[in-house]
Amino acid sequence: MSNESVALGYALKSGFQIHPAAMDILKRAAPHDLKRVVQSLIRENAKKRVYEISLRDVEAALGLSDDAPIDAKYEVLFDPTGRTASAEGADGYAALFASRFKKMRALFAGRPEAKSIKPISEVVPVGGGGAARPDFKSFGQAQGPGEGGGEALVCGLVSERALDGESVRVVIEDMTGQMEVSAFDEKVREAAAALLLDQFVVVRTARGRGRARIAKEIILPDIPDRKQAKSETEAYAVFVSDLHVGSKLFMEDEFREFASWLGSEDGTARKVRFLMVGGDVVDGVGIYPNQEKELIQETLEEQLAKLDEMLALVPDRVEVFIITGNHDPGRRALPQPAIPEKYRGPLAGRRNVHMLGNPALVSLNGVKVLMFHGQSIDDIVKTMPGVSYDRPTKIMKYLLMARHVSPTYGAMTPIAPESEDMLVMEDVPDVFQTGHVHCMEVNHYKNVVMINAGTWQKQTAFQAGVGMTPTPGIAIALNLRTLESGEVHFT
Ligand code: D5M
Ligand code: FE
Ligand code: ZN
Repeated sequence: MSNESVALGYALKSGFQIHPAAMDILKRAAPHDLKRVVQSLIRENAKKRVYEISLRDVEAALGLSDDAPIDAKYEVLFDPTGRTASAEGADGYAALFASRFKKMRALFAGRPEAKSIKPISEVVPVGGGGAARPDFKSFGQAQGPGEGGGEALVCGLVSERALDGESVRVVIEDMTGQMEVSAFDEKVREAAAALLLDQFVVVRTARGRGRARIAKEIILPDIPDRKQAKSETEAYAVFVSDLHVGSKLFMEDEFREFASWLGSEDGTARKVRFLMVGGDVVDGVGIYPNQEKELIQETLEEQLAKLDEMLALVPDRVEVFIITGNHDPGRRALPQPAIPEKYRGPLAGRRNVHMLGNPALVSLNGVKVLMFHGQSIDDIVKTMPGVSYDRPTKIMKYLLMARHVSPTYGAMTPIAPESEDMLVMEDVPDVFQTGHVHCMEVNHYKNVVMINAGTWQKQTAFQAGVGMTPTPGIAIALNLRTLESGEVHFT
């Protein structure tokens, strides 16, 4: 049989097409290469849901195209590890919010509206709006008598939000006082209903009847329209999350497949230089009641050793960045430091493994990747209308607009009362990665690639009970030169 009919035979059987230019090369290939190359390309491309064999595939697999050199430059731009020093109690909380307010106000400074923002005490008649929250008092100074009328722009953190029949009532506070506003217009009402407690917001207000003020517009800090940074060479970053090593439901076989793909001759895999792991790398111990029944490795030491065994399969040319999740050892409250050294075991010795805190900002060939485990998604799913676990990027988009990864203090997500709010998105990322909800989704917002990297753990009993359907065993490969992404399936 001719090379051509052999190749076509394989392709046809698997529902694949072979590009004519690829076929020209295959025709001349040695017969033993032919079988190996075609079969492996069918296998690798099927993982990417690509049912064609291209010229580039064949050239790469036969080693004909000398791979162009690929940069693998990285820099950790922000890591909370070693910077956490939370003050306890009310003082810390006051300082946290003061820091948040200051950072957010500075972020807003470039906007055209910024100049017209007034302190709340100048707008609300003295005594009319109530005192500033006690934690702000020491920072604010009351400003003369209230002007009371007309339109005014104010800014502050949301301290109350209630759906009141026809309107949404919101209370915001700055350093000088607090103001209650009601939203009636449909668009403004919707924006008000989506607000998260403690998030920073700018409100255009007008005087209503009596002392009440009406919200005319709700403005979020948002991210500016801008060009994405891109890598000059075609390096790939691969995104995964929520391995849950130690759990009986960790998909070890699939993860091994994934690691061997990274080391394979596949045209994409060969260009991978970075592996970004979004937290919950181990299942942990004592994270939820009766967890021991669902563990294979019952101690953190064994779990980290197993994780090391898995990461040892990742080629050395790949730099691995791991942030902390809520199942990982160390502090639970955000911002989380990196997994403490005493737990790292053999992983501590891996040159290419970088343990970072949560959230962290890393530059990969100049492309800024904000890594955040995603704990706050749980809180937001509960309070924001129209969102769900299987569409996490909708929430990620809102977090980008709020310029904060976890605004609400005192909800399910624990937040440490740090004197600096390290959860503010001061830099605009090019890529925003989360995990935690175990549902993979990729989307774009204003030139930011949003990636929820899913999981490598099968559905847990808890998730089945609440109707959460995870999408395990998928890696997201992002071309850092074009910022185009693709899924690679291992199930
Ligand atoms: O969380 C995976 C997802 O499941 C995340 O959305 C939280 C949710 N989850 C898991 N366990 C619980 C309990 N016990 N209560 C409420 N929500 C839960 P992971 O961080 O991987 O456990
Ligand atoms: Fe998880
Ligand atoms: Zn988690």
